[in-house]
Amino acid sequence: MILFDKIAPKLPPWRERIAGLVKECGSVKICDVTIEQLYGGIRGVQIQVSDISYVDPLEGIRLRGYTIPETLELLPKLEGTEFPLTGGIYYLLMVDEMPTLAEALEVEEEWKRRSQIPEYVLNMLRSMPPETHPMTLLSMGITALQNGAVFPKRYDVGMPKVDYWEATLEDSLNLTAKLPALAAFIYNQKYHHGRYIPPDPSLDWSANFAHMIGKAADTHYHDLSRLFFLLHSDHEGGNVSAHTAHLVNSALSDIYLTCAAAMDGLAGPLHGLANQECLRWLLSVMKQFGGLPTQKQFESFARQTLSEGKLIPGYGHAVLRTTDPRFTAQYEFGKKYLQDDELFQLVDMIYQTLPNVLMDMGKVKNPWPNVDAINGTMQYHFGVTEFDFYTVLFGISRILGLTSHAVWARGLLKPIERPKSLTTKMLERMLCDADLMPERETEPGSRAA
Ligand code: CMX
Repeated sequence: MILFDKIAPKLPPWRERIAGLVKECGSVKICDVTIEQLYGGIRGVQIQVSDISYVDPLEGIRLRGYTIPETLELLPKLEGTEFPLTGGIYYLLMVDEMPTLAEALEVEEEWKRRSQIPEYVLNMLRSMPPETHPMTLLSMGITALQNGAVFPKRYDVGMPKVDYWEATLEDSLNLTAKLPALAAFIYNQKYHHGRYIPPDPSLDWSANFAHMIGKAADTHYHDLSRLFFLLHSDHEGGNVSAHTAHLVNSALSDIYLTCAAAMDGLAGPLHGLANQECLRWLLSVMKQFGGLPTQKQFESFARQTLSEGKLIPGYGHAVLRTTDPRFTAQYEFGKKYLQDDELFQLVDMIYQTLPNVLMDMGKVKNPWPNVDAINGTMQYHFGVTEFDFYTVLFGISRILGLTSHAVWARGLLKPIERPKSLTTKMLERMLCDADLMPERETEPGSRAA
């Protein structure tokens, strides 16, 4: 298969490059960590290397060095479609080369061959209570697929370390091939009385997902799916799901266990659930004004919201200092096809109004929209109105990036991740010894080391 053939010759020179770097400059410090960072979610501390993607504060995400506009322009597309094939973005993330149409289609064909989900997995999901969150079902489905994992079987019979990446790629292809059908099954099971729409072998990965959730005829939604899955495929290594995947896979847990753990992190309201919060908020604004507010009404509503110390979802970012290009790409799609949609008009008006209001507050570091300011609106327009499903869409897309990171981490023979922790008492002792704080007479938790 093309991904194996393309990745294999790239690994030895990369291994050599990294070994040389570590040998020659291994003791060079690249950053310091403050006590505030230790207690503050290790925010901003450069603790890992990701050669697959990088979030630039001013340009947004670069996937294998390409900005979002560049990937949208350069990745191959099927004739008559607006956005690239998902097989192409997977090829780019995995191989680090811009694929031709034939190469992207080879990945798509490989996925079709591996897409069958075993019946026991579907039966297990069918047996779950109807109120189960779709992210729980996604995580369970992925974990149940682990039964077919290749990595542990080869590991048990003494697979050499240099072959770990091949078994990881085998599992990655098997898992990613099944994701559209798994997500569609969860959607149909949860919201459409368990209806079954079989895959259409003539369709690509993204369009097939759209087809299997009942959007066979809506080619604009097919294209939105291609766009959405590309935009969410990776966001460097430090976010909760990426970091989780990196950590779990470093223990040589296979790709199914790795991705299920990452999905569990993505399911948190501070990470992947933000998109549903944003849509809920937009709908509440519409409800409050009985429709689209005027710009003036919205501005005073926003000022009031902020003065009450409330957050406005979809705006701000921990790293970005500009409009998220993933917002822009969907915004441009919306300008073309959603002009008459009131919710999209609200998104547009907020974009024209809110950044100035946030700037006036003086404390928000990034007053511009992030991708969540628009994600839900696009899905809602096309009739995918079940908010709690949106994180599943995000999840199946992000697994494309997570599996690419894992294949390369194993290919580059990265070791198990094991940072060190300290106790508060140790920190205080260090600070006292350095005369940076006075000796404490009593402290809570005095039995700690
Ligand atoms: N509305 C109101 N206040 C905001 C704000 C917003 N959208 N964004 C930031 N602020 C406030 C922060 O709460 C913080 O206030 P305090 O100093 O009183 O605690 C202050 O501005 C400074 O925050 P910051 O340094 O600009 O932002 P952070 O890096 O701390 O947080 C983020 C980033 C995304 C969590 C934050 O902007 C936020 O909560 N936004 C709204 C929720 C949202 O859109 N989440 C999706 C994030 C998408 C992603 O991460 O990919």
